[in-house]
Amino acid sequence: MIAVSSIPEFALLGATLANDDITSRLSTAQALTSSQFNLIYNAFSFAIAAMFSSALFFFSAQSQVGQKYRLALIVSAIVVSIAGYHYFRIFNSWDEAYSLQNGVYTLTGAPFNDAYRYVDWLLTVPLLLVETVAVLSLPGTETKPLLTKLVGSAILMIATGYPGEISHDFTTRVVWGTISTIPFAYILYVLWVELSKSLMRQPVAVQELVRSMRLLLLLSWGVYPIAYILPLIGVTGNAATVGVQLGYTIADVLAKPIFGLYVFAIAVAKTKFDREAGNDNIVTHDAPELDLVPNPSKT
Ligand code: RET
Repeated sequence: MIAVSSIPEFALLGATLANDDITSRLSTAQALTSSQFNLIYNAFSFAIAAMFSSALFFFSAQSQVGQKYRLALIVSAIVVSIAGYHYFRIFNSWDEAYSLQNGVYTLTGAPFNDAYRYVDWLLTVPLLLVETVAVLSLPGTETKPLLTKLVGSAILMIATGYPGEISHDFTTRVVWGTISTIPFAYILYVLWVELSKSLMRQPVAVQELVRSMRLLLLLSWGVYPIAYILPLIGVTGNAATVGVQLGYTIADVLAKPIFGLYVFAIAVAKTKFDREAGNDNIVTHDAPELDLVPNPSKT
């Protein structure tokens, strides 16, 4: 049998259920050391650079992929543009929330705004799902119901995660986090099944990329609940603030620009395959005349 004393969270949960005010309040940062403040400051700055540079890349790489994969690339570029803007706001909010006094960063009273992150997810997660489904170019009839299920669940996941995120109360964070995990698990399950099913329809050269994309999706999405849970499993004070922000930032860079690169690589590989198989309707900058000459097969 496991000794209860070896699991401090149990004690904390017990105290919370007993309505112990002091133990049920999650400890949040009052002051940060300069290395803690700078770690997050630099992580946000890095995220801004990663988002905007990848936006430029995805917008300018349109000509390298076939017509039917362009939507995936455009959506990818929009996702990282939205995220770049939000990271800019998050960065400023962080900067305004702390000021350097006697060698430590103390709270100025201006609250660090977590809503930017959640608004960002509310916009970008549905778009990421569109991007994923678009690059697979599933049969038309399958796309709409699949996206409806995924987007609906994503909105539910984010909306129910927010009350827990901004609460300083242990139980509130646990309850909303648990509710949010239900649509989260459902999305990952559906995506895993759909990506696995679509593997069989992909050319061999694309299969390996889809497999890696599936893994990246699972790993990057998995970081969010882990970061969320840190204050619940004994990480307190400064470490909790730093851990949550660092976790979300790493996950966002993996889930948006890096994931977008996979989408781009898949689009390029599928374009090449379509071209070789002669079933492409590719319009590239190398062949602008294709755009101008009427194509009888399209009428
Ligand atoms: C929350 C609350 C706690 C429980 C779970 C969460 C999951 C969040 C996820 C966010 C994904 C965001 C992405 C953004 C990219 O643009 C809300 C932290 C499960 C999975 C992919």
